[in-house]
Amino acid sequence: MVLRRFIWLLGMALLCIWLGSLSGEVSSGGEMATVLLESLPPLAPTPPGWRQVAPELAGVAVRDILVHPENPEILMACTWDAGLGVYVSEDQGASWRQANNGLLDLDLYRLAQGALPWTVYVASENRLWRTSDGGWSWDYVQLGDAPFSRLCGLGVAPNLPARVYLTASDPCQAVFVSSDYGQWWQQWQGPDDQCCNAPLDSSIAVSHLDPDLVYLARGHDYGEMYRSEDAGWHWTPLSPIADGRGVNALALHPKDDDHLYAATYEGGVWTTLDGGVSWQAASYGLPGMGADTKPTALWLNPEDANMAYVAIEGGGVYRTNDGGRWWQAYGSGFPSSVTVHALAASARNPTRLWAATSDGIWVMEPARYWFPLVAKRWVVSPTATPTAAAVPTPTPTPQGCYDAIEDGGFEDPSGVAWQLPTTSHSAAYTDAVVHSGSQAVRLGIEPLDPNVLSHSSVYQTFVTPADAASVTLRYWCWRHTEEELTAGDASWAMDPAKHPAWRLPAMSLAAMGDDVQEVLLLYGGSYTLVDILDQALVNDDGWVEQTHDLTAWRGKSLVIYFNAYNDGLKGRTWMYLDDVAIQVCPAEDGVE
Ligand SMILES: [Ca+2]
Ligand SMILES: [Ca+2]
Repeated sequence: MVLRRFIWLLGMALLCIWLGSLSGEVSSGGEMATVLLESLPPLAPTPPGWRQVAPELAGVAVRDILVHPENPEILMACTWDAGLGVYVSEDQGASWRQANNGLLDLDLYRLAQGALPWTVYVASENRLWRTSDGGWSWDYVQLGDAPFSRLCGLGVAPNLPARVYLTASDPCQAVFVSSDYGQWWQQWQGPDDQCCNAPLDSSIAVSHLDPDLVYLARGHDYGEMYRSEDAGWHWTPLSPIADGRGVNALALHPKDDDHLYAATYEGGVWTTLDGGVSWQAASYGLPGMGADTKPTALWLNPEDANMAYVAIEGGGVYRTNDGGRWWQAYGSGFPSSVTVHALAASARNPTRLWAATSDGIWVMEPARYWFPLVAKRWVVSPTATPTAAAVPTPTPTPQGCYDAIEDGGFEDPSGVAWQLPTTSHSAAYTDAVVHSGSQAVRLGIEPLDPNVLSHSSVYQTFVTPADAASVTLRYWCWRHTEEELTAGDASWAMDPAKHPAWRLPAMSLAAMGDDVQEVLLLYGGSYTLVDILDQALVNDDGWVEQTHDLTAWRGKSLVIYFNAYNDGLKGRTWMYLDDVAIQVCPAEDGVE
């Protein structure tokens, strides 16, 4: 006892000495500060804990929260029963703005999002809304002519944000499916008796690989679960979990459509590896090993499906790193009286976990965020600017023009300059068809590959100076399609009269049944749509050079986004892309 106390005192004394020397060095100069930052010992003497953010939402029921699919600084949350609607943060939760323009329902239950361009859906008890500009404005999503009410479940295909699933209670068994961001809906007869007891208490999980593959589970103590492999047309019942537990949350493995996690009503966590034929309890480490525990929310890391979080009613939040074989409490200080309605994190920073709760928004951050005194001192250092490296600023050469795009020829084998998102048929580098050098990129589906519904995209963030004289996008593409083209097809998308979706934000896809080759301009950071630069369905005779004047958007951080969309029907559509350049010509004396 005495010895232990002595060691503790010795430790505290050393810590004080060390902190003292630290502050002394910091004040002596930025160069030294940078060196010290890198030589800091691992700092985790106390387990980090949960803290509440957004003080304006303390005491308010926040039913759902999500983190932007690309930018972990951007969050969106929806509130219920307080007349407050949606909140957005663009600074990792430090400040929040209300985002209700156009939104007529302010008591909201569920948010859903997919990949880029960033589009978010929010469901109230009876209506669905959509934003394509980061919450600055909302559109009402009309579900068709038939009357319906009481929405049950909402899901979006993670890699195909145009594909939306919605189930409703009245008419009972209604399943609505859209493939064009909710412009047009197919209504199917759903599985028997999948109506919900409470609004939005059903769970829908859509495959990351195949947007037609979807799971549906009822909430509360109703144990029915179903799987569809044809976008909701036919449903197969799954084996019940234990004695038929209802499900509070579902999560689907990003690379295995048969591997599912279910947070059950008063029955802990269960997993299946065979698409719901058999279930295994996965509750070791949870209170009571899962018996009578009520998990209320689940988040699965889309980059590492062994890592998941689950919230337990009255029992805090737990994490697994081994696919649910063992759970450990994640963070301390979460009040037992607070119910978690949803968990969210970014795959890019999966240890920072957000919780939408009955008492506002909470966050649990890893240990390195727990020394604000030290962290603030480093910011003072002129050589330590840890947050500024995300977007490389090109070095202007005053004498002439320069290229704001990195690796525009797709020649870098590491491919770090471009993002090629994983989808049901991802874009890929190719050496078979190139315009110059030894590589180009292929988007869409070539003739020998399976014809599946998919996006194939490649994109890069760039910035240009506000005083540039001109900004010009140039690229070479070779577009192909097996679709039968009519005379008007080559130009249909460019004609606003023929294309009702024209200029609607993120409505870049035609109605279901059309492939498209497109070039979009997105905002950097939010990845919402700035402009549709090109949208076509054509067969080129060979490599074609395209140019677009981007001068109107100089000074902004933007994303150039190339995409080939296949509807999975009739013919395939694909394109090759090479030698992308964004030529920036700086202002010069005497030159306009
Ligand atoms: Ca090339
Ligand atoms: Ca097609």
